[in-house]
Amino acid sequence: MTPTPEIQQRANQLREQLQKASYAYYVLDNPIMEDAVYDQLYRELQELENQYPELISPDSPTQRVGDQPASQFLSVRHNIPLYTLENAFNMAEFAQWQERWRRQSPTQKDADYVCELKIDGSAMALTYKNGVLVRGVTRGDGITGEDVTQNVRTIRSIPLRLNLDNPPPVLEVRGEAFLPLDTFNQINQEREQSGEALFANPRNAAAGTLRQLDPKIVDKRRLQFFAYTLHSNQTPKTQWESLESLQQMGFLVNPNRKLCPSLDAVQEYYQNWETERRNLPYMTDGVVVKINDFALQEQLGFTQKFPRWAVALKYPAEEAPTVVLEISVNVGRTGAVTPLAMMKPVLLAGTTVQKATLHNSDRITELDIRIGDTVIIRKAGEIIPEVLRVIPELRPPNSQPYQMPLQCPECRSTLVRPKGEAVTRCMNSSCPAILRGSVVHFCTRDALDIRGLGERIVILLIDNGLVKSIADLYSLTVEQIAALERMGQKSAENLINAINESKNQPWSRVLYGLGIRYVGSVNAKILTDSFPSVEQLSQASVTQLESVYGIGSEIAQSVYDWFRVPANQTLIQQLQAVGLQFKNTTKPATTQQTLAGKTFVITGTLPTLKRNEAKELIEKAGGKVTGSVSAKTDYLVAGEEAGSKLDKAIELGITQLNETDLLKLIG
Ligand code: 1X8
Repeated sequence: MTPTPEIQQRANQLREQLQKASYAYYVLDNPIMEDAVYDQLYRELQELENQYPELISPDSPTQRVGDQPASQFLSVRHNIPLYTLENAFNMAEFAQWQERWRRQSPTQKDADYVCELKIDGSAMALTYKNGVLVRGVTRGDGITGEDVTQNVRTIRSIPLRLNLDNPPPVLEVRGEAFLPLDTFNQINQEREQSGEALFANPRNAAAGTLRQLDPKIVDKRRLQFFAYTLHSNQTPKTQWESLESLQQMGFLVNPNRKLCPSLDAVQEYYQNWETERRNLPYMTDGVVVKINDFALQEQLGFTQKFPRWAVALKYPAEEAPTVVLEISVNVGRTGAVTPLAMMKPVLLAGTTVQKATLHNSDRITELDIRIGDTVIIRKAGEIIPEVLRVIPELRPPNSQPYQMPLQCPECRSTLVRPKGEAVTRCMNSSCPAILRGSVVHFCTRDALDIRGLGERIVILLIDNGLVKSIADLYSLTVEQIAALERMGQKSAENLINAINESKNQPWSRVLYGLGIRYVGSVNAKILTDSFPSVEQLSQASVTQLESVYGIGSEIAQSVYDWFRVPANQTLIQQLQAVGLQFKNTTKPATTQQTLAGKTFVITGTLPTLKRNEAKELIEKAGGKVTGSVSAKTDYLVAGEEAGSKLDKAIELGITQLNETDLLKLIG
């Protein structure tokens, strides 16, 4: 049935009213409609769209939250790279930065600066075609990021359609997606209650949320977005005007910006916000100072890493005093024992902190941290808070130096500290803490990827005696799981399905899942390429293992030792018996010449592969690696801090790959 013109008109009207109300609420922070009225109009629109699906347009308020979870995110190349900013940690360093650009500018020695708050979030690039949001990509390594458009659409402060009469064919907006502090604290409280790992800070929480596959979960998290960069052929002539245009177009632009005509004005802004920022409902870690005039920006250009016309003027990491209530130890899956200080809760950098890592027993001795001590803790960026120092004047009388426990807190076996190592370990391979950690690791994303088997369920399975070894996962039944606390029939069925599906995971993931020390997912891939079956790997000598490119002597010894432990041999037999993959099903990459005839250049630091390892992989697959970029280059493999080779490749229009792209290309 086609909608009548009246119905079409009503739908348009509803859309417009809802859009206005949402803008007033989320961007202007000044609601113009009661929630109940909004809900009613929303439902009316939804019903019309259900009845006449051709009425649905991608910028309709009903289309913010998709109902299909993504299976993965595509890695896409940015139209314009996202640079990081150079840091200055005080005004003296800022003055040096100013001197540098002045020397480099042939004409101008003076400039207005725009000061903006530096938001602790996740940078995003949004593309609008003819005024409609078509793509949202994470920063990634600055060259390529992940296409998270579905998730970006759920952010209410991002317009789905720009408020522009004549939108240009393409326009790009950059800004920071972030979680307000109250939402962040609420999410962490929920995670603590369900036994999930806590987010260290709002930035990690925002980045983690953007990488959620299910847009419904993203929607619940209520991310927000401050826009700060506009790229368009109609771009204004200054940063200040850009910010005003962004605001005009319907974006949320941080109101705490200032045009500063001198270094002194910048200093005043910086000092004022050092204390004022504590009253903001979101986290900031500095001030971004940009040269206002775009013509001067263009003249100054970029260094290999940074724009010369902007700088991040950072605030020092925040510190706070608190009291150590207790020192406890945590036993990880490798048996490593990590001491933790449990402290009187204290507000630090916008989050409530009550645990700090003490690293190891040497560190405790060095600082002489005792129960009851008043300590200064620090939180720098993403790092979990750490104890910086003790205030000896506030030490209670009769306190005793802390002694690491001699026995494992979980299994009571004697702890060992190998000579020359800082780490204390539980050596009992059947320690429940080690079992718990091993099972959780086995199920993680890069290992067997068993969805739904997180720490909480693993603890339940172990506590109920259902799992005494990794192999026991494969004899669980729906009835057993459905009987666990907070588990229903449906989720039990899903879990059993996920466990069964994991039997198809390739040998490299199985090897990684076994949790052999030093065998991360990249080493597991290298090893399984050279040893296509578990028989070959388990019989290899240390010398044979070491001769594999990329495998050092520590890894080789660790793999060799692991296969010599009878309990590990039993585990392999059990997992083979239930049908897990212990050999490669496809031919190893060495014989698949997927890159034959292609020429590569590698530049910058890759996240896991060393440059010669990447070279080896390319050559094994038949590709050629050269040192400099030319018209003959087919691909540039670019990592962090890629320099002039990247500029050259952009100039020549050469396809750029990140490490993940490269591995995908090799197959
Ligand atoms: C990063 C950030 C910028 C701004 C605010 N917060 C950030 N985290 C801003 O310009 N207002 S700019 C930036 C970057 O260019 N890497």
